[in-house]
Amino acid sequence: MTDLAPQTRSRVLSALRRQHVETASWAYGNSGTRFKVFPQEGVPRNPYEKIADAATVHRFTGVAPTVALHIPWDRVDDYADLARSAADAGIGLGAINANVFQDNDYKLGSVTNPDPGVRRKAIDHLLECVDIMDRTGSRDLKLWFSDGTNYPGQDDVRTRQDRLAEALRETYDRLGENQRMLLEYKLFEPAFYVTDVPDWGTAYLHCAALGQRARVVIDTGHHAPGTNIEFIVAVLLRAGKLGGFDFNSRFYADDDLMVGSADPFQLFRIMHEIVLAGALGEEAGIAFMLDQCHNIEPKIPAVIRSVLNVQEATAKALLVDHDALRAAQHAGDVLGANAVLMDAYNTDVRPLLRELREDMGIDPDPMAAYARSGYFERVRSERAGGQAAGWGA
Ligand code: LRH
Ligand code: MN
Repeated sequence: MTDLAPQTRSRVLSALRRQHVETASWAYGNSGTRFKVFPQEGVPRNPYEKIADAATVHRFTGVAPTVALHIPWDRVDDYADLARSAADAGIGLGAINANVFQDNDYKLGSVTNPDPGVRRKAIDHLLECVDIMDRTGSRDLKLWFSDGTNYPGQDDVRTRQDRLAEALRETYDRLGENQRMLLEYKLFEPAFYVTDVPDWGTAYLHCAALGQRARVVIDTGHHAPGTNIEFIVAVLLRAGKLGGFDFNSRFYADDDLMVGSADPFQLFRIMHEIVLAGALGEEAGIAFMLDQCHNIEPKIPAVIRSVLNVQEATAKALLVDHDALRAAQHAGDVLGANAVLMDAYNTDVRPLLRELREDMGIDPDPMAAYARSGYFERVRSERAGGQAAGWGA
């Protein structure tokens, strides 16, 4: 991209070099829908092999240095040893995801369940996840609750909110000073009438009540169709309550498809709000995580493609001429302002990203480099026996 001003080029390249996308351990395992899980060859059989795959994504992209874990899917005897194996592979362990959505006891809810014994069990799992963070060195405890009801009258909305607040308070107070709680919301599913944390407003209310180290996670697949997600990004950034993203994309509901595959323009608009607010760097504390399921496509290439999609959207957002944009906005120049954004969006940033990768000493075409690497063929034969990892649902 020869027409970029030298200082723009170095500003954009240095920001992209420091980009940090966190991949998801469960994306490397078998996954599917309620209709079918199509098993794939070479799928990891344990958290150590998931970490090896995550390290491979980082090796070929250079910007995916951590992997999020999900408990109990990634339960091991020695989490410090797991962290060491990750470090040996060149990556770190990221957010710890609790799971209070798969136990028979949680049919009527976990932390919001009418039965105090079930609530205690759920809270104990959240506290166990903080113990695990102490050993993995993870900063973030990520909480998503499938809790909700299916029929009007099934349970009392405000009482369930009280139970939720009580559980979050006990867990928040257990956090260490460098640890955070990230609360994820979701409009519906598996509950189909009330979901106890259905939207950013409810998540925000709970996080605001808890304290500084409680922030909201935006899963891009968890909104009603037509929701302007970048508006939520801007408002939570303004309030200092955006903790991170579960990136994926969807055509209909929580489809968990590759981020940027269904709506690359939406991903660009989201990253534009991030860049505009100066929130791309580590110091802003926004966790850019992937939360996807690769039901029919090969998993590691799908994760690599997803990281590249985030890079491309970020590069385009970094090319927005903020001064020209602000001038047009202040002048009420509607089309002019829109054109500034569309110019950046319509810029082919792939040559710049190839240049970035060469500068970083990695192959400019990660997808092709991975395909040539023979990594898949090697793990396919190594992982022939044993039980492939999955959601265990
Ligand atoms: C719920 C969710 C949540 C996870 C799970 C894997 O839909 O987005 O983030 O824990 O997917
Ligand atoms: Mn999610």
